[in-house]
Amino acid sequence: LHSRRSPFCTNAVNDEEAAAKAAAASAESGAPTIFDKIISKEIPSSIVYEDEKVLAFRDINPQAPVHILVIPKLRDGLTTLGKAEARHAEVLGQLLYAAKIVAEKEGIGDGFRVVINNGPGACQSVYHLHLHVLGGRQMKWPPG
Ligand code: TR5
Repeated sequence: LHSRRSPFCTNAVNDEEAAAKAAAASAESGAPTIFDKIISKEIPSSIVYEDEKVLAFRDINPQAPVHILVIPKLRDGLTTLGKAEARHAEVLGQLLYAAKIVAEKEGIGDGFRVVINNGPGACQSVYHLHLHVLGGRQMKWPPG
């Protein structure tokens, strides 16, 4: 792996093809991700909301004044939204509801964006489903 950055995915540290392959491999293998260590609190994070099923913490590389990740504590096969099955419907709803609670808590209830990057083609870099909650500035459209 060399260090040329993907022209599209500024979150990818390797070249596009390598990043996509590594991402796909980890998604297929169900390998643990950095988020497991955040959930177990082995790695510290800035937690803004937590309940039995959901954890929300500040993104380490914020793309807006408020940038929070909302994740299920139990990944249960949800490496990507694309892996969702009917049995995941409840936790998917809980994640979206937690995103709203987080936005209100952060004072951005009037203007925030919720993003899910699905797969290498959408620059997903961590294969544990997560919602990005972004706000605190004027969000532009289209997002790119
Ligand atoms: O690219 P996708 O949509 O998969 O989003 C993954 C997000 O995880 C990115 O916005 C990263 O900035 C974020 N990220 C990555 C790490 C990390 C983090 N947020 C908080 N804390 C983190 N730690 C401790 N380590 C990371 N590798």
